[in-house]
Amino acid sequence: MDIKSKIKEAALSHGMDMCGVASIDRFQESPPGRHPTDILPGCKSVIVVGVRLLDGVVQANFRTYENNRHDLKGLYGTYGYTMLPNFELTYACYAVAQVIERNLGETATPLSTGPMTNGTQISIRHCAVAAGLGEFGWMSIVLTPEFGPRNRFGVILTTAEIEPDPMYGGTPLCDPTKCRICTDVCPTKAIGLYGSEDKRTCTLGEKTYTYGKVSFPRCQVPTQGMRREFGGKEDWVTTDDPTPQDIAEANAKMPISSSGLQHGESWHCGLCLSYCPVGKWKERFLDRELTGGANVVIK
Ligand code: B12
Repeated sequence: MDIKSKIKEAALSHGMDMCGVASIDRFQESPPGRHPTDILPGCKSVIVVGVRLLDGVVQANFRTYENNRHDLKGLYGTYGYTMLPNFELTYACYAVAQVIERNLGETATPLSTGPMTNGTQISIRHCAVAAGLGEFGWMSIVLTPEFGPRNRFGVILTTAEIEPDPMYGGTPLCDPTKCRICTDVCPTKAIGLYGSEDKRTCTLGEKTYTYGKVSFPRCQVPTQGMRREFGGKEDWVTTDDPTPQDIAEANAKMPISSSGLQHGESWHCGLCLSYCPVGKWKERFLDRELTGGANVVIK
């Protein structure tokens, strides 16, 4: 078996649904400190593994917001966010790095995959697009043809030169001229509106992408449950347009969470991810009567 097949087999046997490889030349526009060679000198390939979220876990978000069942939100936290996906991704990244070092004698560095796995080294979204797994959705995270945004990814850097996968070149997955569900369902209007100046453009390899600019502080308020209406215990943030300072002050006041492994909860929202129609959303959720649709929650 060739090395690429061994890498993919290691990823899939550790619970992953997808795996892609990007060559280092696709990262020329990386900002300072975020280029793969800033983390692994001599890095030649960037491998990305991905796991889809279970439909049964995404539907817990519909119950939370459509049936006021905030007690079910922890299911998304456990199986869709903090615990299982991140731990599985961590194991898969480690397994892929082991395959490379054992078989090739090249260096392989598995990166952090999210909460509880030691910080942010690189933009995983950019790596996933560069590795051909999908495209940026307007909401800024990566859509895959089969699962839309309902995926989480992990990254392995290596000095090995591995045949790259082509970047996604199929029908565009997101059409923000026709669909504005992600911006409409966002409860704090954190995602820039299509047509406004709140957007980002970036180039990966030969391709240039544009997507909505996400206000991190606005996104953090519902995601981290910083208000009662988003599952929080208090209204820790009261302004509708918080600054990073407001978020830092709220974080300093919030007690350590006792309802999960994470000290600070960061899995309370997920509305943009849940209602995005890309990735057979209609067949998976609407046709099965698991949701009444985005209009139920748009305020
Ligand atoms: C911090 C963080 C958050 C914060 C901040 C919001 C945000 N949008 O990132 C909070 C907690 C609010 C959050 C929310 C969510 N997150 Co989050 N988050 C992260 C995390 C850990 C780090 C992001 C970061 O700071 N990156 C580093 C900086 C440098 O990158 P950046 O800001 O994206 O990049 C900018 C520039 O530096 C430049 N750039 C950076 N690198 C490169 C490289 C090249 C080549 C180029 C050209 C440019 C470039 O482009 C950007 C624009 O200027 C990533 C994991 C990761 N390591 O990437 C997950 C991640 C982005 N999150 C993820 C998810 C799923 C979510 C939520 C859906 C969770 C939820 N609530 O259910 C929401 C989605 C919100 C949204 N619409 O964006 C997933 C996305 C998966 C996917 N399908 O793409 C990731 C990738 C985690 C994972 N392991 O899969 N998140």
